[in-house]
Amino acid sequence: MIFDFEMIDSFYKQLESRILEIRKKLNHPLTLSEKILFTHIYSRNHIKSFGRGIDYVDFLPDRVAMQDATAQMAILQFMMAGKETTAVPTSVHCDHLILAQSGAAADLKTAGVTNKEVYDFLSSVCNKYDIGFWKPGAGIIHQIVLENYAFPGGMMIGTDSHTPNAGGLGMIAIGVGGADAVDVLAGMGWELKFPKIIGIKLTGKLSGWSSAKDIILKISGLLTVKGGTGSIIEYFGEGAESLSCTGKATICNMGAETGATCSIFSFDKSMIEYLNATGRKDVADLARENEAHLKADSEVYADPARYYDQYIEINLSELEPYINGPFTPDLATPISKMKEEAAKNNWPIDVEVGLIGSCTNSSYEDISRAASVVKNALSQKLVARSEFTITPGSEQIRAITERDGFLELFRKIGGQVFANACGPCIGQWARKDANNKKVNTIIHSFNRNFAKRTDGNPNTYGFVASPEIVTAIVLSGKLTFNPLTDTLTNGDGIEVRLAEPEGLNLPPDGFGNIDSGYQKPVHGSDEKSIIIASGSDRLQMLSPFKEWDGKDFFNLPLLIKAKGKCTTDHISMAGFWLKYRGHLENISENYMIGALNYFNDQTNSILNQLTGSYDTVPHTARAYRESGSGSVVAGEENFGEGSSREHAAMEPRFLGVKVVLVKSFARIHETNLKKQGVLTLTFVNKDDYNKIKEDDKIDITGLSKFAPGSQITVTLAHSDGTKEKFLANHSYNESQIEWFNAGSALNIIRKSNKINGI
Ligand code: MIC
Ligand code: SF4
Repeated sequence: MIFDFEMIDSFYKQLESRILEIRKKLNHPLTLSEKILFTHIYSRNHIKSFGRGIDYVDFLPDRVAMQDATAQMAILQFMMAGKETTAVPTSVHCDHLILAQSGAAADLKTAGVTNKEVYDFLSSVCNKYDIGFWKPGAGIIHQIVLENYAFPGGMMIGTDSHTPNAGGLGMIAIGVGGADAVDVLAGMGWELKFPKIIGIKLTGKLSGWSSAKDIILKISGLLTVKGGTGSIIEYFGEGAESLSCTGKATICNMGAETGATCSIFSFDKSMIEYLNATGRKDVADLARENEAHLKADSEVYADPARYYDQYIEINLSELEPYINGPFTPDLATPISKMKEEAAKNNWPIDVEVGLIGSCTNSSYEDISRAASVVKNALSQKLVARSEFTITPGSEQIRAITERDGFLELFRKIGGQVFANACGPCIGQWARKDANNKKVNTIIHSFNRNFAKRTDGNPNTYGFVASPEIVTAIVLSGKLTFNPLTDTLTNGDGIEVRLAEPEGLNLPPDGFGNIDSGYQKPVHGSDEKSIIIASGSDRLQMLSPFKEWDGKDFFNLPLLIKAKGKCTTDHISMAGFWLKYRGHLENISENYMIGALNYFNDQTNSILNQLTGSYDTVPHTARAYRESGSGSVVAGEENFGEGSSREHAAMEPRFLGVKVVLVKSFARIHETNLKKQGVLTLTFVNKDDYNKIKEDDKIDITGLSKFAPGSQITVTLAHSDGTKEKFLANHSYNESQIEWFNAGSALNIIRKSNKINGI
């Protein structure tokens, strides 16, 4: 079955005429990103040349995907919008809440019990609003989207930052917060600052130990975690064409780690092969007929530096494997330099666990290549020297890699196969001895390696590499092992070298017929069938946030001045806390508990100005809220990098934080805060961050003249009686100012529904 084929068919039927219309209006050669963005503009009569990185534009994506940890809050908000059904095809995926502990079957069973209430809720809302529901065990959102929903030239949003995975099938797929999803679900335009476009030409061809993962590991190092912010990364060149579709998806998926809005590859043979293999020949045929519109114009490829805002070339023939980390995905070390870097930085080199799989690296190609390394190792009497775990991305992948003998090979060296879910990647890992804070090293093929992410231990050094490199390192037990040059001692005491990995892009025997775990919505369900138990600690109906009272903010105590990296994992931790993703009050108890307090270098210990003593961040925030003042949060660069979780924005709003003032924001987090009615400001002069003292009271003035491009005045009243004043910028446009005025973006939808009598 092809999902939503009518929608896809009608998209391709209109594509040519839309492209002609765009050409007429813009009159210049087009990049692929522009073709897709302009064909998805909400009001077609608004097509004009937009300032990249400047103009806000409303889009109409073709579909929405949500995963269980973000869908709960998104749907709770959508329920307040008063709509009957979703405006575009939508799917929900149960993947984040399954704890990896004893292996797939047992873990899935446990999840069915511990998360029953949430799964029942999601399943019932999916029925009510006509949303496709993917049961626990079906697989990870991005893998399911690639296998079933993505199509070249389409546009989608997803409530998960790795939604760009679908760029591997030529789709503009963007990660957003739940409130953004609500706009699209409710049939409104979805707003995005028209992105800049980074062109990356891939030349040459991968060989040996190098893989698609190494391309994005290298690019993460080049661009850093901020370098892609506000940009789409568009790949092309013969090197791009030589990659499998799933390899392309890996690159687009992990592209989120550069802060990029999304990444995309132009349509080619690998996409036809993948669509055919996954039962979507009709989509492949339609895309083929429209091939010219699913690539940039030839003028762009002939002179890329002229048409892209930034242009990079990478020769795949020269690319060596990379290992990125620890603690950040952009610290990229070529494998040949690892011995030197590890020694220089004192990284612990004994690897305790190697983990492969996840949404970004569990394709047939990935698993078959990693399995070939194991097969070769076994034939040379080698054994694993680290623990080894595998999380398949979907039931489809699990079933065929089991059928084709790969999972059995992993088991032979002690590998443990977890459920088709996020598992350790998001801290859903009951790791043995994780609580003893022992310094240790792990290596995985996931996307992120922020402190505490996989196992909650701040002393776990997490490194990221391709599945085949992770597997080689598991066989050696050392971070510094380089399979290209080093040997291993086998069971007979002989020095042997691992053969280069070999794999297949797609299963030669096809994907077969399996129970994918999809649940078709049953129409006609009504409000009563939506199940939220009273007194539940997992789910809680939302109450609207209050509108702004029109006054400047005076005398707000500083809540916390966060020091250094402050990702969404620091702001609203996952792992244990995932269970409260549908309960705003409960999850607010984790607000900023991972952030480092600038004044004492501790986490979750800040000065409570009301009592003069040190307290936790959530307690102190609540005390300020209850005292009627609210509070201010300050931070440094790329604040809120990482996840799309809007809990990181709803929690401060719920706890009375009025203003977040930082050196710079990550895109999704800034939008999430704006949507929830928290004022987002950036220092005009970044050194003003240093002026903020622990016991400051802060005035935020100039809000009566709050307009696009205006500046806001920040006045710090220090406890010694002195004051310091400086200016802050904001990036609000007119409609976003309305969100702030109304108390949240959702309040506007709610109001307009009442006006229309819906
Ligand atoms: C992640 O990889 O950080 C997550 C967990 O998938 C998040 C979503 C979430 O926090 O629920 C993301 O990437 O958006
Ligand atoms: Fe799940 Fe990890 Fe992928 Fe996020 S990055 S969707 S947690 S597998």
